[in-house]
Amino acid sequence: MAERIILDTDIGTYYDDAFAVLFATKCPEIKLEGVTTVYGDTDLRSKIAAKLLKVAGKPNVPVCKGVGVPLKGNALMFGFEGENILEEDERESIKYSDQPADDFIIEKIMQNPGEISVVTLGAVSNVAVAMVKEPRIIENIKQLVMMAAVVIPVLDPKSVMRSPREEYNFNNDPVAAEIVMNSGIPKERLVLVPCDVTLRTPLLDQDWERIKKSNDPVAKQVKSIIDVWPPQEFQIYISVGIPTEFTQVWLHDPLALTCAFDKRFVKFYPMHIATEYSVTPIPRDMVIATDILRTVPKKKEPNMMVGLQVDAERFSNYFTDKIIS
Ligand SMILES: [Ca+2]
Repeated sequence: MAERIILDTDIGTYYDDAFAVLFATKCPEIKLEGVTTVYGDTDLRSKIAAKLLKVAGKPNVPVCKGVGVPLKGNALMFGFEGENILEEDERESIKYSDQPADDFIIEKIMQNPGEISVVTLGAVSNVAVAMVKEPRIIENIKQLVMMAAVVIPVLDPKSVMRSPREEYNFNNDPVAAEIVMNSGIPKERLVLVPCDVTLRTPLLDQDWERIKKSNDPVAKQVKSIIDVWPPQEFQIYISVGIPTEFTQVWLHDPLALTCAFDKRFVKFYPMHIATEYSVTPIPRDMVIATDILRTVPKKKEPNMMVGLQVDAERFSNYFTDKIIS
C-alpha cells in the first residue's frame, strides 16, 4: 500500500525541496496527502509548490501555507525564490488551500490515526505548532522523518570540514526543533536524515545527462531549476560563509523523502541525540555565538533513528529513473 505522506517544506530557496515535490509526484509508492510550507514567505512558497504540482499533473494535491515567522528569530529570504518556476503573473494568480498548515497536519493525522507520515524538509515550526495545539498527534503520527541536523561533521577529501557544525533547518527555528525532538515520539517513529548522509549524496554527472536528454515535463522542470541555480547558490554560500569550491547538486530532500517509504538507501542506527547550546566561534564574523543549536550524540538510551551511511550512487540512479519515468 502506498505510504501516505505530508511533505512539509521551505521550498524555493534551495533547489532540492522542489526536486522532492516533483520526485514525490513520480513515485507510485507515495500517496501525497498534501504539501505544507514553512519559514519566511510561506505565501510565495505555497505558490511555488502549487505550480510544481500543476506541472507534474497533480493539481489536486492540497498545498497549505504554514508558519512563516520562527518561534524564535526571524526568517531570511534571498529574493530569487520561484525563479524559473513561477511566471510573473503567477506570483499573484496561483491559488492554494485556505487551511493553515498546522490545522491540516492535525486534521489528517487525527482522522487517520497511525497512517500518516510527515516528512519535514525545512524548519520544523509547523510540526511544533501542531504538537502544541494538539498533543495527541504525537501518538497518532505514523512517523516523522526530518531532513535536519548534523551528527558528525562531514569532511572533504582534503579533510576540510564542508558541513557546518550548526545545521540550517533546525537553526532556522531552534525552539521548534527542541519541541519536536523532546516531544516523546517513540524512537522507532522519529527518523533523522542528517547532513551526514545527504552531503554525501550528489546527483551524479551521468544521471544529470539522462535528465537533460529527457522530454518528460517533470525532467524539464528539474533542468530549468538547475539552469538558474549556480549564481543563487553562490549568493547563499557567501552570505553564510561556506566555501564555494566543492559544491555539487546535493539530493538532501529527495533522499529524506525516500527514507519515509524505502529504507534501502540509508542505514539507520538507534541513537540518543541531544539538543544543546554551546559556545561557538564563528571566524567569518569574528564573534563567539551562544545561540546556535547543536545536535550532539550521547551515550544514553536511544531517542531516534539516525541515518549515518548511504548508498549514494544507487540513490542518484533511483532518483533519476523516477524523474524521467
Ligand atoms: Ca529544504
